Amino acid sequence: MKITGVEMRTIRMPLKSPFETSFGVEAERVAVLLRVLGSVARPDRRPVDVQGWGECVAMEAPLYSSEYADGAADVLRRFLVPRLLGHVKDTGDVTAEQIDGLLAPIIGHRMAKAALEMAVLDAQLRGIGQSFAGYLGATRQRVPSGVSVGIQPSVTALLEVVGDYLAQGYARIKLKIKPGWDVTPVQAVREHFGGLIPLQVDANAAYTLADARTLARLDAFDLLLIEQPLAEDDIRQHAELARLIRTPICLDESVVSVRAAADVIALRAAQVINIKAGRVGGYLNARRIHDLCRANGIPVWCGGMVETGLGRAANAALAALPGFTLPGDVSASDRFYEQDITAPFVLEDGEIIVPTGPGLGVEPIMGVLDSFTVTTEWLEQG
Ligand code: OSB
Ligand code: MG
Repeated sequence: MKITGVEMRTIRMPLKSPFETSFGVEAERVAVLLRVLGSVARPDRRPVDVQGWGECVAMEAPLYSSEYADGAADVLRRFLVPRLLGHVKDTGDVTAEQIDGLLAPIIGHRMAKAALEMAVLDAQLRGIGQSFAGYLGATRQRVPSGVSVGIQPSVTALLEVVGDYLAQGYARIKLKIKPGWDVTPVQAVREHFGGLIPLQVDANAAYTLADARTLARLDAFDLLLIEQPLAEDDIRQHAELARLIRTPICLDESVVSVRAAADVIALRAAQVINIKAGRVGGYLNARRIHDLCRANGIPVWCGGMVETGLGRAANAALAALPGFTLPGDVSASDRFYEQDITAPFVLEDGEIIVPTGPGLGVEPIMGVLDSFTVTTEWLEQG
């Protein structure tokens, strides 16, 4: 496609209730959104105007990973978008498939890169009338929906929240844990709701190998997996931990690239991998990791980053690929938001319907998007 310019917004969306993890509490989702404007040549070579949307999953503060919203906006404004526009100026156009290579000289900043690739891919697919799901190779029309349950003020409060999600039909419960909030809440949920509910936990890197005995106590509760118990760069230590506990280990934060995924598999540091497009630099790398895991018999599931309807649409498409054999964190919009910026995703029998329209298959309701927008800037070839 040809690109005329990129609109970059920062939005702030209130969460229905504060979301607490081992790394902090969020009451609002701050995110950077991109709108790429340009044109795509149709088969008859006539150009049609297109736009595409990208969502950057970096959070307000660098607590989940090193990226954060204002940092992502800065690197997009000063380095990533200018590189993209420079390429378009030099060669006449760009494809989504070229972006990873084009941006490779800029080190890191994968969430920012992923947002730009997502926006170009959306525009490109809208131009040819193909859906994200069709493009990525989805094999299902609906995906089972899991829910991530934040750390609660008390076990009583936790049981109420989990009971409510189960009543809504969620297909799997994930409890956020941290030292001091682990064995007791997990035991309480198992005792209250029984051994049959699909249950897993996510530590967001809050433990060290010295906590192996505590983590081994979770073996009693028949969990599907424990997600990212140790630090992002503790890949080898996760392999050690895997020998000390029976619960399967799933890695999230550690899997920052296709190469990291290959290391995790070779070192047997995880039996399961959580795939998040933002964390690995885009939906194309996400698909590559899916393919690698599938070839190696490693089950994967689609993680979430409290996305708006835009990122949620892309995640639903990704989660519909055949290797995604565990329910993902692709919940209904109303899990986090009273009002989403797109038509809301809803649960139907514990599943989310994968959009089928061109590109993401959803678009922002502009009045709603504008109401959450705190800054807007226009980036074009200088
Ligand atoms: O570790 O999976 C995580 C949210 C923000 C940052 C990291 C994580 C999460 C979640 C929520 O668990 C997943 C969702 O969007 O539903
Ligand atoms: Mg996680």
